[in-house]
Amino acid sequence: MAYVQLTEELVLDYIKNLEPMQEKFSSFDNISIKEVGDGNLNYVYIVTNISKPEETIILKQAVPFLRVVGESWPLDIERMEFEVMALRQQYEFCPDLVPEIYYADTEMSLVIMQNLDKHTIIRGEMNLGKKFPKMPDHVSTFLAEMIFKSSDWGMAGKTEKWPHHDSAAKKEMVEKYINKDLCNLTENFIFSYPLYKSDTNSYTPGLTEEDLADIQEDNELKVKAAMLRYKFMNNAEALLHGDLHTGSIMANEEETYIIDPEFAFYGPAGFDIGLLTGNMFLAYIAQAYRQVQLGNNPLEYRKWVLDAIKEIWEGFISKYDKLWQEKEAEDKYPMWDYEGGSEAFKMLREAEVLRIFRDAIGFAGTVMIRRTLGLAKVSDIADIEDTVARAVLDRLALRIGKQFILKADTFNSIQEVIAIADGISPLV
Ligand code: ADP
Ligand code: SR1
Ligand code: MG
Repeated sequence: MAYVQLTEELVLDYIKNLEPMQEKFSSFDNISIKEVGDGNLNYVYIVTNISKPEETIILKQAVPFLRVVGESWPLDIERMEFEVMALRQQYEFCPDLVPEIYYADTEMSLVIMQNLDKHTIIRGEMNLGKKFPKMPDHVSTFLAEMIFKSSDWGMAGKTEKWPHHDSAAKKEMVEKYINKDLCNLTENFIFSYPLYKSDTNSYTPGLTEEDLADIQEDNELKVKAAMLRYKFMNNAEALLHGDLHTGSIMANEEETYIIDPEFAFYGPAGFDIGLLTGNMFLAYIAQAYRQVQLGNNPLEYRKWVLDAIKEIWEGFISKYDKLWQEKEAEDKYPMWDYEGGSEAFKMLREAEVLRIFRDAIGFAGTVMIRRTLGLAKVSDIADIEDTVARAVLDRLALRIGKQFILKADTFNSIQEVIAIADGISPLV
């Protein structure tokens, strides 16, 4: 069916003619349809049989423009193909951590998937001080599985022609995931506009010209940020989610799902974990104010956020390392087949994880600056009504983000990164 932009009124006619929906719904006589998209790009409809609420699906459709700006900003609707491709790949590697796809329509640029109606987007809940005890473990599994298994380390295989190391399959993946339009969004909205006086920027009135100049006119920072952008553009290391933040995670006490991978592409292995880490630090900063408003001592919840950041990192490092050792045990690559070879293999793994970690902290810094000065805010700080308090928190986010970028290449542990945040926005 040629592309038509659906509305709440049109969704029912569309789905009731689809064969796979005959299995999901026993009847179409009493259906409710509600558009719930709170993202920046697409329309998301919840479709439920009111008579049997367990019969429910999510329909997500791309529109040919950037929703947060409006029709004046065109955007390829082909982005839905990337979301569908990535969801399928993620489902293969981590079936318990992503929603199941029921149907996809390329021409209509839509996907129909599992409704995660027992889970909520964690950002809003974290704003209210809710903890997600299993989220760090689940998210670190997702990151390690996706990043290792899609990388050259994880994908290099044995073929007749190249019996020890054939990397063709990974190169084919890189080709499949050339996601030009959405990479352009990231390159501009994360890595560029916030770093100069772009018309697209918007920020809390209480931020001063000095605050802006401290970011936009600091030579060392500008050079490092430009180099991070270049890494993003050129280092096709692993299949990334591409937009991993606390608004792309739906969870409850027991389960965690990662949604919305339309920005998927092959990029630097530290990018996803960096985006998430930066967003978690924004929550840490915001909670100094939010917890007081909620009548709590901020220390406990802020400590949980820092512990979660640490647990995600430590989980990622140990799971990534384990996957690599398992692959090596299977492949028995002759490269390490000498006395002392296993020590060299260990040194390689440690060097590689350190490289990913340092890149990630640089990316975390860029995203903190982006969410403070650029378009497409996140609610943690931006939804605080008191503009004086907001400007104070924004300034802390800028200062911490800046230090992350400047010092990224010197960090050896997540504890050192946390110490920077604690030095600027003390854990009290
Ligand atoms: P966008 O691509 O525009 O950012 P998202 O994929 O983030 O859109 O979806 C927007 C909102 O729709 C989410 O914040 C969430 O509330 C809801 N949503 C998306 N996918 C699901 C799902 N599988 N189950 C339940 N709710 C969902
Ligand atoms: C204006 S760019 C829109 C943003 O929304 C998405 O969720 C990504 O974060 C993107 O950068
Ligand atoms: Mg999205």
